[in-house]
Amino acid sequence: MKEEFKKRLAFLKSQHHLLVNKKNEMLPESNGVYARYKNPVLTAGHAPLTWLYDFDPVTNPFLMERFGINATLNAGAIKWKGKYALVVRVEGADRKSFFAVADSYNGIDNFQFWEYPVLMPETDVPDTNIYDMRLITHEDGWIYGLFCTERKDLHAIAGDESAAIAQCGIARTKNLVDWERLPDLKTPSAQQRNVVLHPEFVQGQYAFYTRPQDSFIEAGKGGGIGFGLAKDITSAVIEKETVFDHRVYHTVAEMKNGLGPAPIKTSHGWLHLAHGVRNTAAGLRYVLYMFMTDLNDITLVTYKPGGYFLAPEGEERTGDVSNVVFSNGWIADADGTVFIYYASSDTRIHVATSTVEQLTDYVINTPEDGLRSAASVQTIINLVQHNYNYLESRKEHIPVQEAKTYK
Ligand code: M1P
Repeated sequence: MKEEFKKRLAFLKSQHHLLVNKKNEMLPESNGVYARYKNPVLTAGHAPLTWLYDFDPVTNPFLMERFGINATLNAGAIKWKGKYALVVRVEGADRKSFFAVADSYNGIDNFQFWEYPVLMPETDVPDTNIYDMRLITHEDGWIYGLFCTERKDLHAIAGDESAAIAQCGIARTKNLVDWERLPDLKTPSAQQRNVVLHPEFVQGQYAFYTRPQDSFIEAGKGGGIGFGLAKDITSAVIEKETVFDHRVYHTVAEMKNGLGPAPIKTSHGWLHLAHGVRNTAAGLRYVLYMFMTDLNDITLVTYKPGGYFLAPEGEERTGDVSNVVFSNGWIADADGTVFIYYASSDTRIHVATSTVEQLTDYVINTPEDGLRSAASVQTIINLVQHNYNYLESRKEHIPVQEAKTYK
C-alpha cells in the first residue's frame, strides 16, 4: 500500500472517530421551556466511511470519495432497545434522500449509524425520492414509518423537469431493519406531505394527520393540518379530510404548516409539535410551534400558544436551505424527559430537551396569538400588571425606576 494512501486512510478514520465520539453539552442560556445543546447530534460527517470510500488501493489508488453525502436532516425518532434511535433522512450529493438508522445511549451525543442504510421496498410505481419519516408505535403492534414519496409529474408541461407529485408512503416494521411496504395513502387531495399516523385507533379506524396541498410546493387551498380516518392500513383510503389547524394571515403558519412527530399523550391532552412557514424577501422562513388537542375529540385544539416554539439560532440559520428548522421526531422517556430532534437549514440534526410537564405548562399558559399588534401589547400589559399585583401582595415595594427594569 502506498505511503500516501495509508496516511490519508489513517487521517479519515481519526477525523471520523473524533466527530462521532465528541461529547455534547447543554447550553446554559434557555427560555426555560427547553434546553439547546452545543453540537449538532448528526451531520453529513457522521456517515460511515464504508458508505463513501472504496478502501481497495487497487480500485481506488487516490482514496477518493466514491459516493458523496450532502446532509443529514429530518429524522423520525423512537426509543429502541434502551437506545435513542433516529431514522434519519440522509441526502446524497446526487440529491436523492434515503433513510438510515443511527442510535445513541444517551440521546444527546455519540450517535452512530447502523451498518447499512434502510432498504425500503418500492411500490409498483418506484419512488424517485423518499424523505421525512414519522415513526409511530401503533396500538396494533406494528411500528409504522410514514414518509413523503416524490415522483415526477408525468402530466407536467413539456420541458418542466421540476414538476413533481408528493404523496404519503407507508411502511411497517418490527425491528427497524426489515420493512414491509404498503400501498401509498389515498386522500381527496392532489398531493400530500407531512402525514402522521395517530398512535391509537379512533372509532376503530386508523387515524391520519394530513397536510393537503394543491401542488408540490404550495399548500394552496389545502388550508392547514388535516385529519381523516381509514378502515384498512393495508390499502389506506381517506374519504373525508377535514382541516383542523388552519393557516392564518400574519402568524408563524401563514403560508404553510405541517405536523411534526406523532403527538405525545398527556393527562391534559395530546401534545403536538408542528412547523409553520412564512414568506419573506429572503425566502421561506420555517419555525416550530406547538398546540394541544382534546383527549376524546382529537381534532379539537384546546390550547395554542402564540408565536413560535423554536426558531433557528446562530449557525442553525445557515445551510442548504437557510432559515429553516424542521422536526418530525421526539422521544418522551418514562421519567417525563422529552428529546426533541430538529434539523436546521436542511443540513444537520440537533437535540433540545424538555419535559412533558414543562411543555404542557408552555402550551397551556402561553397566551394565544391575538392576531393584531395591539393585542400583543395588551398581552405584555397584562403580564406587567400581574407582576406588580404579585409583588404588591408580597409587600415588596420596588422603586419606580427599578420596577421599570424588573425582570
Ligand atoms: O426545505 C424545508 C422543508 O420543506 C418541505 O416541507 P413543507 O412541505 O412543509 O414545505 C420538506 O421538503 C422538508 O423536508 C424540508 O425540510
